Amino acid sequence: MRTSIFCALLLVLPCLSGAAQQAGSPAEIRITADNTYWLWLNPGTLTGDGTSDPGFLGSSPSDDWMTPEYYRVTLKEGANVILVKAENIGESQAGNPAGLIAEVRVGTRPQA
Ligand SMILES: [Ca+2]
Repeated sequence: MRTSIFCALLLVLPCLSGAAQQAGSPAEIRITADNTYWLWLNPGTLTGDGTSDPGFLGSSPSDDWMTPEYYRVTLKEGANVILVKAENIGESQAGNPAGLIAEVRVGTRPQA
């Protein structure tokens, strides 16, 4: 029998200083999950699976948690909400660990 665990992580980026508070600030989200995730930035009221929401950024293309995905986004002025739903797929909870790792970088990366 296949079992699944769902979890959600809600991150709010409040009161960033200086240029980061301005509308249109670039940011990068790096994320991976065991086994899969769905990612939103500033979602509305989600209906169904939420993938038709304008804030839906994407989901993991596979269950290869060792390869993170990158999303380049534009933050709105003030607080921003990042919502992640993750699913652990497998038979046994004890022998089937789950994990979710995300990193958010606000601003642009230095040019190499
Ligand atoms: Ca797992």
